Amino acid sequence: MMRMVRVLGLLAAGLYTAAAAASGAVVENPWVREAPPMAPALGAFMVLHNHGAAPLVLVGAESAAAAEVQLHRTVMDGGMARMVHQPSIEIPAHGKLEFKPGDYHLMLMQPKRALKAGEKVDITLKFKDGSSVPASFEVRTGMGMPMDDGKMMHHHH
Ligand SMILES: [Cu+2]
Repeated sequence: MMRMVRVLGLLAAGLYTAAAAASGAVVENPWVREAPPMAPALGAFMVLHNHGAAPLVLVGAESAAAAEVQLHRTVMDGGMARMVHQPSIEIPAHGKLEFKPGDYHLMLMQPKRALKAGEKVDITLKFKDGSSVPASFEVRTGMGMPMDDGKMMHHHH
């Protein structure tokens, strides 16, 4: 009888953790930049909101469309843009972080097929607490985008 109670308690705790984190993470405007068919990697972007009362820590991502999904940040290094792998990216409580060209982004490594503008790519975000959140990313050319996306292109002059 005691054992039964303990197992139920663990189950309840696990469910609570997953539900709490999933309700805190909200993905806005997810998109992947279209690249030539042989491109070794594709950038993926979004605004990640944390509606939770605790920091949200992104530790990785997965997609069936790529061999691996890495967390990157582009930094300026002596006038050259360089991508730096990030082991984790934290979004503060009740905060948000914009993943955009020239800054934080997801990188789809070794895409398994060419992705054309208009297609959708499913990427699952993985968080430090063990929860995960799936999102559908739209493939876009990154050119001729609406005004609110236009500012993202400044990094590529
Ligand atoms: Cu990158």
